[in-house]
This record gives sequence, C-alpha cells and structure tokens, in this order.
Amino acid sequence: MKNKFYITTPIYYPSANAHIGHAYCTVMCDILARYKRMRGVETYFLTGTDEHGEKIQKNAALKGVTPQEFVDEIAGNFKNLWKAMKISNDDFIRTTEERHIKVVQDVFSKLYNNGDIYLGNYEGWYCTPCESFWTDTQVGEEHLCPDCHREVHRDKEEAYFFNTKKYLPELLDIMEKNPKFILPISRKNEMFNTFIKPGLDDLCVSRTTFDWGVQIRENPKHVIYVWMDALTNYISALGYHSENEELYKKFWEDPDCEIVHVVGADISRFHVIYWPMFLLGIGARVPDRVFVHGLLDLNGEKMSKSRGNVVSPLPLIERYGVDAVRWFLAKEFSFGSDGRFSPELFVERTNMDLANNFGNLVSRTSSMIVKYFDGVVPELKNPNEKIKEIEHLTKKTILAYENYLDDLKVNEGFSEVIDLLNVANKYIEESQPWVLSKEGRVEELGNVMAVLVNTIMVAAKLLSPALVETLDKVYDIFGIKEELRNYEALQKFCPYAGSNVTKGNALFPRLDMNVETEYIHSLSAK
Ligand code: ME8
Repeated sequence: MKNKFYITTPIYYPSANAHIGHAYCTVMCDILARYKRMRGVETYFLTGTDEHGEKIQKNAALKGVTPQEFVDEIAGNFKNLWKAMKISNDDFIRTTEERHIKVVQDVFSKLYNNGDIYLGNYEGWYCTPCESFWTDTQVGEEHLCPDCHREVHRDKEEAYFFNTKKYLPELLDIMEKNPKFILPISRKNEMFNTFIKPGLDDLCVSRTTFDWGVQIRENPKHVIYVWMDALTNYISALGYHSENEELYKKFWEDPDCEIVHVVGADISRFHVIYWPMFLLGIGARVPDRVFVHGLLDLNGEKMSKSRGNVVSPLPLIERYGVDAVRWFLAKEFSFGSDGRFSPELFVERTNMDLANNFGNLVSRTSSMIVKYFDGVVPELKNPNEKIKEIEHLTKKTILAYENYLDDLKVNEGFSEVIDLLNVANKYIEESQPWVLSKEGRVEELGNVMAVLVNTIMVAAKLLSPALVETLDKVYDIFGIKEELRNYEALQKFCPYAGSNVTKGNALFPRLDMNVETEYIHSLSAK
C-alpha cells in the first residue's frame, strides 16, 4: 500500500441538479477516501463542477440568466448535497475559478509550444449534449451520437488539434506495463476495441462557435475544448503551475502517492486515452488507475430529466437518514457493473442488512448486557473452541476487507463484514444466552456477550466509511473508551470489558415495504 492517496470524482456538469447516479460515484469515492484515512494513509479527495461549454451556455440562455449566474446556482446545490451526504472532499474545484482558468491556458500553451497542438480545420458531426465531435462511421447513417444516441449536427470551423499519434505508443506501453491502469480489467478491452483499434484521430481541442469557455491566449477567438479544460481540474486543484505547488508536489509528483480517477463508463475514453496523453505532453506523471464504474438506471430506464424519472438523493436522506442511502449505494451494486435503482431494492437492502442484521445484533446484545450484567461488558475468560473459531474468522474478515478495499472492491469488502455479522446473529441462536442465564452459567454467558460486542465493534468500524453516523452511535451505546476507538484496537480480541452499556433506540427501524415503496415511487414521478 502506498503511503498517500489522491482520489477524484468526475467534475459534474452543473446543467441540472445532481441525481442518484452522481451521488453514487461521489459516495463510492468518499468511502474509499474515508477508508484510506482510517488506515492512516495521507489522503486528498477532490470533486467539483465542469462549468464551461455550449450546453451550459444554451441552458443559461433558455433560463434568461448569464452562464455564470446559471452555474453559480447549480454548483451551490451540488455543494449542499455533498454536505448533506457527509462527503468528506478536501476541495471543490469549479472550472470558472481563476486558479483553474490560468492553468488550462498554461497547459494549452505548453502543448502548443511543444508542437503537440497545431491549427487546422475541423469538419465533422457534433453532439452538443456530449460536447463531442464524431466521424461519419461513428454517427452512422442515422446521424446519432454513439454515446447518448441523440441527433448530431454538421459543424465546420478553424480549430486546433492535439496530435494523438505522437503519444499513442507510449500510452499503449503504459497500459501494457500496468495491467491495473484501467479497472475493472474487462473495461480495458472494451476501450481498446472501440476507440483505439479502429484508428485514433487527432483530437479537436478548440471551438469558435460559442464563447463560454477558457480563451486560448495565443488566439483569443478560440475557446479551449471543454474536455481539455475539464480534465485539467485534477492538477489545477492541486496548484499545478501556481504560486503554491505544495499539494501538487505532495500528491501528484510523489511516486508513493496512489492516484485514482473514478469515472462513469460514459466518460472513460477521455480519462483513459486523452488525459494521459495531455499529461505526457506536459511532462507530468500519469494516474495509477482509472476506475470505470457502471451506470445506474431507474426501474430499467435510463435516468434523464426530460423523461422526468430522476431520483434526487435529498428526500431519501431526509426520510431514511444519510447512512441508509450511502449503504444502499455502496452495497447494492457491484462497483464496476451497471445497476438498477428501484424503491423495492432500496427497502429490501435497508431492512436486510441494516435493520435485521446489524441493527438487530446491536439491540439484542445491548439489551442482554443490561439485563444479565447490569450494563457492564464482561471479560472474556477461558474461551472455548467456538470462540477461538470466531476469533480466527474475525481476523480473516479484517484482512479480506482490507485487501478488497485496497483493490477498490468496496462491495466485496463490505460483504465480508455482513457475513461476519450473520455469524454473530447465528451464534446467539446457537449459544442460547437465555438458557445459560437460567442455568447460572455466568462465565459462558459473559463470554458470549464479550464476543458479540467485539464483533459489533469490528463491523461498526469496518463499515464506518459508508455508515458515517452509525459508528459514534454504536460507541455511545456500548460506552467504548476513547483509546479503544481507533483502527488498531481491532487487532485485539475482546478488549472492551468494563465498558458501560446503555440500551439505545433502534439504529435502523424496519421499513414497511408497501408504505415506503409508494413514497419513493412518488418522488421519481414528480
Ligand atoms: O460527464 N449512474 O459530467 P456529468 C451512475 N463534466 N453514475 C452516473 C449516472 C448514472 N445514471 N449519471 C451520471 C461529465 N453519473 C463531465 C465530466 S470530468 C473531467 C468531466 C456519474 O455531469 C458518472 O460518474 O455528465 C458519470 O461519469 C458522471 O456522473 C458524468 O457526469
């Protein structure tokens, strides 16, 4: 494991408010950032908004406001949403900020002076919603954008081009030498077969038909292509080419920092092909990994504002709490595969993992300790074979969890913990504490309680990158001392004897399937 970690989300277009898909990507990055911090890795987590381009300019005009007013409002909404979702980003970059604009211009000039960018003419098919030019073959006879399947239009203009041929061999070499550069690995072939194998054209990196963008210093009637502008955020936010390059040096230049970009499958080619080439052009290091996550749909339909089927995370958080929403996103979908949001799945997931499994274990254990031991966690004495087995399983779970999360496999890591919680719930049934109490087998009864408390603490800590509010609640219910709240405490088995337990409210109330699915359906119908 490297000793520093830099993780980024895509910077989202503030052309409309965020929906559950944006929240998904941001929550997954937040979980990874929180996990690394928990492991003592110095971490920097960046998100932000991509505020230039024709689409934003058009949306602002439709609303009768300036583009800046338009993006100010929506960028503010993004920030508020991330606050409500307890996202722990270290910075929020906006591409209309001075600190960013200057860097984009510097990067362009550097590439231009290198001879990597040249002036030519562009004629092709343009998709405004995707801000992308496409070739005849790509749009086919129907003239539809290969990404979003909307109609494209013919566009011709004097434009600057980035010479992709120059860096392709080096890029292919990087992909070859670092098999984890594109993750999941299945995405690598897709990328190669779809975009590289048919032949890579030079990339058009400027526009003259609108002006909401970063001007090219050398030729101000051009604005820099919104993707070149946007990708640069990953280094402009760290202060690249600014008076204070401390963060850039610390996180980008240090080979002992792992750099991870998390992006949706819709935008992977920009991150896997062009961004590394720009970096090679300016003589900077390329990221270690581009993790391509899947896209979520709603009941089988692509989420889009025009269809009116967008789910906003805010009303879900208000009704079910931030941890339930974060948990659903983290656990329901395999990170890297496409997934489906449905109200039924949300209710089922919350009930199954949080109410019936984790929450139930916490409430049963705390009640029993209050009932049988006056609220004081007993000491583990003379553990039997079963307990040694659970101790072994606990250590194995922690290790497997760490390996999975280090490999960005969040879902699999959490599954290990859920399995451990299942074992603990089953252990209650098998050991029958109520019988032990009746028969006066106090030492055995105490041991069962000590083991349950230990399992709860391990689970609460390992799940805390997702369940950000639950950990402290669990610590408070079990009166866990400050010195036993750190990650290292998990290495000890049953160190919690003497803690004072109080019976708390249910951590996660069970949701009524009919009532709650109806409620969530009503949200997406609006
Ligand atoms: O593409 N399911 O911004 P964007 C899962 N500004 N994730 C989703 C999703 C869905 N249905 N919809 C969106 C842009 N996302 C550019 C990025 S980066 C230098 C510039 C997430 O607002 C997913 O991560 O269209 C996707 O890649 C991203 O939002 C696209 O956000």
